[in-house]
Amino acid sequence: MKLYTYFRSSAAFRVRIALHLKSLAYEPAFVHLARGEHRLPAYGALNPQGLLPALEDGGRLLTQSLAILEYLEETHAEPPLLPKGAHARARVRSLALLIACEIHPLNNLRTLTHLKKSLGQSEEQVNAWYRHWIADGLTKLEAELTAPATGRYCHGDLPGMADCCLVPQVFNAQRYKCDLAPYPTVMRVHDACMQLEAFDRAQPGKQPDAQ
Ligand SMILES: N[C@@H](CCC(=O)N[C@@H](CS)C(=O)NCC(=O)O)C(=O)O
Repeated sequence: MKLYTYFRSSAAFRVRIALHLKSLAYEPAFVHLARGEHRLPAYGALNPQGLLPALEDGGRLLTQSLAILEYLEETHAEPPLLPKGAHARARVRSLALLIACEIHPLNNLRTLTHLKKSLGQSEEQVNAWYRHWIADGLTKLEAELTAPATGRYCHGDLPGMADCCLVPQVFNAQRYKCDLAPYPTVMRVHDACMQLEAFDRAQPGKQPDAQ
């Protein structure tokens, strides 16, 4: 498998975690987001969505991190990223989507660039925007994780799809110096995940393209 990745891409970070959890080897292909390499024609020809990550397997390209996680789950069942039971699986997918759809798109590179360059917002205003959506999303995630009480991870005592999303989102929040004190359960789950090798190996600072 070949993973198109960038060390700071939190969506790529989700997939790196899942690959490590399932002990799947991959070859990284680095696409430098900050230099705009994802907008170059060569990458656009490969992935018309022009986003990271993308995963090549068996000569086919997969895009969208959650679709990739579902693919890995279907093709390599063990260890599972989803629990048993339709209700529990829906809950884990809901937690993952809360992060991937309700927080991340509001704070990704092209959103922030548009605020800054097209709408003339200052660095300070953009940072306030970023922190606003982190606070909004993490407040909801904290509530979800406490009622009913979660286990060691987002759902029970095995790390799964929601944890693959939670940890990169917390990394982003820390990078933007968001106050994380109001989210003790989110942070407890994050800390539990980071004790696992799969999460530790996948973190931005440990990637070969880290700067
Ligand atoms: N929903 C997509 C989001 C992908 C995405 O926005 N990736 C970011 C990096 S984390 C990206 O490529 N951003 C480029 C840009 O915003 O210009 C997924 O889960 O894969």
